[in-house]
Amino acid sequence: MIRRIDLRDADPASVDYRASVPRAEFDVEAVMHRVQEIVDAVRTRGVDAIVELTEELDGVRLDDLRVPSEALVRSLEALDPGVRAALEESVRRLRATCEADLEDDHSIEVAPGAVVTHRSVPVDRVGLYVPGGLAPLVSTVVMNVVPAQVAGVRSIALSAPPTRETGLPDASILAACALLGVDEVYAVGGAQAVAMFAHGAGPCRRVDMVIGPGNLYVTAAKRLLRGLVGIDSEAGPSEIAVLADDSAEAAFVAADLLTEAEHGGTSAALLVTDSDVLADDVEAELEKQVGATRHSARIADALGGEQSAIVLVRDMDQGLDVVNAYASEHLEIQTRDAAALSSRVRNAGAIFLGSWSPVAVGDYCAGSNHVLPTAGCACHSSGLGVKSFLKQVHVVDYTREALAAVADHVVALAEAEDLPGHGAGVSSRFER
Ligand code: HSO
Repeated sequence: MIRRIDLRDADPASVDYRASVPRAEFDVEAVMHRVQEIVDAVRTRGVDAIVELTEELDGVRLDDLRVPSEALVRSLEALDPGVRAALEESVRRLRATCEADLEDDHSIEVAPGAVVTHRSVPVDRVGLYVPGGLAPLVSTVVMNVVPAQVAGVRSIALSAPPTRETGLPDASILAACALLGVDEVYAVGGAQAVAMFAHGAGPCRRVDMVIGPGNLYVTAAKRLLRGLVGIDSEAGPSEIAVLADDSAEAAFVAADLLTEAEHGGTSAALLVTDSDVLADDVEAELEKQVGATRHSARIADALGGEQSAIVLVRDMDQGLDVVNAYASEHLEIQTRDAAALSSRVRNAGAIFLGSWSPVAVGDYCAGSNHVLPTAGCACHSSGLGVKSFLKQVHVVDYTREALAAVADHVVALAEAEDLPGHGAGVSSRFER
């Protein structure tokens, strides 16, 4: 069901841990040609192209791209009360952590009379894409909208593919929009939605930033349009790594590997352990739990894929080297000294400590964000948060004396670059 990789004899001087556990293929370039056609069609023919593409790809003939506000209100009214309560708690917890992330503007006097102020300015308008795919990701609405709202983004548009039954996006997604006060919602899916956001089409004004997960086509469109608009990140298949010793509960570890494997056959589940006994017990638990779950076929695909493994290590020091090299989207540490080990983790999208902080609570209700760097990008990027929507603007305010004091340095550097006009931009002020 899941392969084993034994790294206990690996030579630390030569081993490449990242290469030891390859990711599943997610070949964005392979669909780029088709996505370029879709983006060009939306750019040049706007709504007409979107209507045609939606009919072809989603099997729905749209009269209007925009979802009427009554449909949003109705969906919220019809929402299961348990789901509504869960969404509200998810919003409350995430909002609390996002608000703590807001920073006041601050000024620094770098020399007498020479003041630089750091100002944070929110992006004006954001387009959020929520995929249909295997599951309607209602929690993804919360995870993207809340930090944008807390950051002060003034205008948020959301798009999700229409379902054949209603011609509208999934009702739970519409309900979450109504709950969060997002009333600009479109029934457009895939690359055409990203192109609609980036170029503007019909009722949808162009946005400044496109966010949200999606399949290869959505990711390719984001890659193509990056620059014209900002993007959050390129979301690859979900992944979890669990660093565990013999104190871990095998049933819990297996349940958490299964959690992220449920996203689909290319998801990655990795157990990194120094315990043969735990490895055997987790494997037995996986056999048991996978058979008993609703989506056992795709979970078995994910666990049986090249990207998933039980990795055996000599000790926790080597385990840390492996998880730092892998840079997992989610990292759980189920060991005796989880907090101490976690302080030595440098690369992970989010870290979940001990037996009682499973990845699933992070996916929905922990107060952390579930939009996290995949594909090893945790070695250079962070998950989505308030700061993703804030631009830093430096405001420079010098007095005459402060400028005079630094003038020679400016002229010297300008001369070194053979840009005398730059030097004159300072020196000429004192020659009058
Ligand atoms: N685990 C996903 C987020 C999600 N999980 C949405 C459930 N719903 C991010 O990798």
